[in-house]
Amino acid sequence: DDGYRLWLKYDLMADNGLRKDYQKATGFIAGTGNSPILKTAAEELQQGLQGLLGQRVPVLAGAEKRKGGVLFVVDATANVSGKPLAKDGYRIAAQNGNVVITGSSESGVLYGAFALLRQIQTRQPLKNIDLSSSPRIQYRLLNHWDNPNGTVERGYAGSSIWKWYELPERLDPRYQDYARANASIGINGVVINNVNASARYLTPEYIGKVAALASVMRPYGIRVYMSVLWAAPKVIGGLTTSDPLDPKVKQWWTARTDEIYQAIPDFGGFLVKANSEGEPGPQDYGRDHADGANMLADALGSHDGIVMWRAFVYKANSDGDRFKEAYQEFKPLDGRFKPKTLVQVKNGPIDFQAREPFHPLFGAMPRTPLVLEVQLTQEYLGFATHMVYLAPMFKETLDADTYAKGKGSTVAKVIDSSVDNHPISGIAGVANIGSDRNWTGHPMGQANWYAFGRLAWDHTLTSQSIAEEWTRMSLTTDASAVRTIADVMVKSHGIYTRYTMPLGLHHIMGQSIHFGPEPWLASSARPDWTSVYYHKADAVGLGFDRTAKGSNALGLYRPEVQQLWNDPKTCPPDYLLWFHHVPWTQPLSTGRTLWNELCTRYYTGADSVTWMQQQWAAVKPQIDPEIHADVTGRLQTQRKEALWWRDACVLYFQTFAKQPIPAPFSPPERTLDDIKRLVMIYQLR
Ligand code: BDP
Repeated sequence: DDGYRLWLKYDLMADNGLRKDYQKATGFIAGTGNSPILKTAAEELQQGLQGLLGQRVPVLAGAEKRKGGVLFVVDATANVSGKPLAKDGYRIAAQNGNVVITGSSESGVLYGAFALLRQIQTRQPLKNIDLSSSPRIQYRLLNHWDNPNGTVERGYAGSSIWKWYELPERLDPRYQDYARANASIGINGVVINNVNASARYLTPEYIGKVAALASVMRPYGIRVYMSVLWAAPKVIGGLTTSDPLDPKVKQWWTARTDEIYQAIPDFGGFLVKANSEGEPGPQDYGRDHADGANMLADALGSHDGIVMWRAFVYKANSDGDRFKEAYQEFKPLDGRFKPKTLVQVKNGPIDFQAREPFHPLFGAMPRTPLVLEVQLTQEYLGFATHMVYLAPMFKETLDADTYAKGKGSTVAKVIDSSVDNHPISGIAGVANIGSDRNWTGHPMGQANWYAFGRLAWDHTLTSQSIAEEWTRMSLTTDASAVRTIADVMVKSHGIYTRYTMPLGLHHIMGQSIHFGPEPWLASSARPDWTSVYYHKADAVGLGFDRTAKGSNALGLYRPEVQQLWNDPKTCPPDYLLWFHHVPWTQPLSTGRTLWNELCTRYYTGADSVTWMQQQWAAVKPQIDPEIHADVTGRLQTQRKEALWWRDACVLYFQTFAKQPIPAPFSPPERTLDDIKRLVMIYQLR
């Protein structure tokens, strides 16, 4: 198994009795009419049933009086016990001898068809089935950081899947497989290019290419979006300015937008990274983010599209804590954004670190719909060699309570708009997908793509249930192996943070490539690109004081949240060094001093990788040999690199703590210089 089929593996079910039961319930498919999306639903169901049950299921125009089949019904007014299905929701119910999939839209039926397949793949009974599900968030997008030359920024799974030089004439069959995978988990939008955007996509040539991609996505209910370069009017438009208030600039964007909609009538809209990390933006002309976003919203006019404006900004002249800068720039703009614009905020205040407190903007901009941006590609989480299942990390953010409107105002409820009642809501995952045969490099990386889609659809699902579901669909249906694998998955993020950045350490990774440890990094183009800026190790202790005595970034949160994190004695250890400079000798809630706890986490974290290896070895008989060997090899690398992190960090921090490695752990055999040399090798050009 080369992993290409992802979780949509439709291998013949071994259990004859079970197979017969499913066959009896799915003898035909009816109700598709002429709609392309319903046709897709029928074809996908047909293909899945053919594989799983070994029977060719006919697609009929109508069921007439037949029983024992699957009926599609589109009904915008459909409800379940009096509660209407939300847009794109579905219900699957056994009715009059058939399985009826009712969608509140055509896409709803498509999602229902994939849900029915999921039931069968995970061996759930169809007798008396009655389940319904509706998406809690409206715009569920993947963000590709793909460049026109085929590279992927922070991509670790090969090159881009988009073949720009072949488009629009040749459509790689992979595009359709990509669309089907996304639709199967409810993803309904794809930003095709890097936020550090090229102006190329706004030219007629590239609009034509993007239109060709859109034609593959459309029957799967997926819309395409573009990241745009703010300076495009200058770069390709022949204008001398990109000032959002300049009428010529407005005209230019309006004309481009109309041109795009001419070619792609269901185009989704724009994603913008502006005045961030050197990208151009409205501030270049003395305007602000709202001026920029609103101008694009105007350019969209009556077209059904949106603008997602990113809040990932930190000014060149920081006041000493990058943590606060996005908040300082965006909070005052709340209320200024026009309808159709959303502000896209990363899960945490710095930058996709192994663990971050939730971004203080969540709950602080009640008049602006916020998109939550998470990263599936493991830029700071071990690339494609470390097994890190990200659902627990996403859940940690989603379930965090902002207290914006009292207890229970979780980040999830802020972004699904239930806290502030916005008409639109969105979530974005930076894709981990590339041209590797198995899409994600690490076979287990597929689970992160899967989990993102499932949580975007329903953030109340648990990490555990998603892990089990994915494992059963992708790796094995053996109950004990599923338990073992899901257990490793659910613990993997905690393990990763222990051997890399425990206790709330952050941003101590290798410079610019972001690979491996480099806590000693003290000079860079910007102070906030170094490690010492963040960990602040000295003779006294470790960590960034963000209380009122320090940068007071903590003051950006509601009092209830401040209370949680304000006292180093009660602050959860996982967030401790995010907010406090703690003496090395300070006893923590765990009973150990900071130094001893730090060492304990580095050592037990690295040793837990050995445990992961053992667990994985134990399920070998239940896993396809090719996939098993692949993961086995990557786990070896992970163990090697975990030791590297451990040794680098304990040896480096020891130069400040001046204490021995506590028993029962043995000091590293190599020296700090040995490891510095390793890091340097990875940074050679
Ligand atoms: C950082 C990445 C950089 C991205 C940036 C962003 O290192 O490549 O361009 O995020 O999100 O984490 O804009």
